[in-house]
Amino acid sequence: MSSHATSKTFSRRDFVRTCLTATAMMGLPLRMAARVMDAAQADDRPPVIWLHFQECTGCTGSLLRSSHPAVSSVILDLISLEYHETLMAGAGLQAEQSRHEAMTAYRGRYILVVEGAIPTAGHGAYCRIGGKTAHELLNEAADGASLILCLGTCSSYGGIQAADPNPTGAVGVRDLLKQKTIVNIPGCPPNPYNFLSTILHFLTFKRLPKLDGLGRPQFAYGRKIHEHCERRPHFDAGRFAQAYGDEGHAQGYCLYKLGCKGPATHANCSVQRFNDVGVWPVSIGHPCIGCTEPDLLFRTSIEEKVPIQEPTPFEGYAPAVVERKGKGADPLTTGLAGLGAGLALGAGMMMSKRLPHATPPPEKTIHEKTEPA
Ligand code: FSX
Ligand code: SF4
Ligand code: F3S
Repeated sequence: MSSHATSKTFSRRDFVRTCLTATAMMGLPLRMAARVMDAAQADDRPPVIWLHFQECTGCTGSLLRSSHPAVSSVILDLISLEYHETLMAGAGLQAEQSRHEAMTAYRGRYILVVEGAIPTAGHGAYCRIGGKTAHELLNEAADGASLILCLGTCSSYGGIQAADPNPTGAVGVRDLLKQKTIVNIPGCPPNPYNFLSTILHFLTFKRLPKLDGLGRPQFAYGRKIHEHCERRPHFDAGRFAQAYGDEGHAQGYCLYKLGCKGPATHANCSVQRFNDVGVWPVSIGHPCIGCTEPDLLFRTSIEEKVPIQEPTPFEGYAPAVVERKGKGADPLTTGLAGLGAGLALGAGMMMSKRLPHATPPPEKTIHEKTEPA
């Protein structure tokens, strides 16, 4: 199956813009963009086998429905898609045959992309394709792969299928392939740019980007969304929506008290937004539900608050003394103390949006200890 069917649906300008965005996302100097673009246009496109297990197919859906600047077209032009159950025309034996042929022809060279969790209960009875269990199919395909990429929270950690009581025994790929290096691109669904940038990094430098302890590329998941949230000045100033539709909600105040998991969620949603028009959950008034975190998504209720401990103001500003009683801090108290910091951080955030990331950003821009629930 060739990806060329979808190619040439984007302009040169879109291509350059997409590569520049990916370069900046990776934290690379913009002068590296030419090298990234060269890698994106190289003739030896890596073969890709793309498997689907327990999931809603939203990961593929959100990737393909991105229209401007044609990130999906760039991705599909970047790789040689040999097998993808959602996109391929073939079915049944024909599809099985094409998967076998691809695994044989490109053994040791192909990238394996996995979407969806793998059920382990009932001897894998809950997800069988072509007479084989998801686990068997995963093992077969992983054996000859040069790189395994898990797209979405389901394949990364089990996702919604693994929510209590997890009747199918669903797990993520990393729970089954413990000896392999696996790159996780979590999110339900993940941002297509995080996927694109990871592949571009691999093609440009012939090695993986730096990963965190959960196998996530640090350039995309190295910071908490709370650090660059546009509602952060409200958090620091102690202005919170108390209920959906109240005055604070209408004013765009911080959603922490509605259960926003942003202070404990590692992702770049607040910077690299979604849907071509630059929205993300928090910008449209919904608390972050921590969809990139294995311990948050579908494991905590939406209204449950993540603990925030010892928040301190932005490090570039005069110290503020926060009086706290007992363990943990009331965000209202700390927010008032951080008013000045919040305003300044907001200004800093706006500046950071205007300036390209010419160098990798610092590890943290605020000093804050947070712990997932
Ligand atoms: Fe899961 Fe993706 Fe959420 Fe859906 O493939 S991460 S349920 S958006 O489709 O796996
Ligand atoms: Fe934004 Fe949520 Fe943090 Fe509030 S708690 S600043 S809404 S990420
Ligand atoms: Fe997910 Fe939270 Fe981003 S719910 S999409 S990590 S804002």
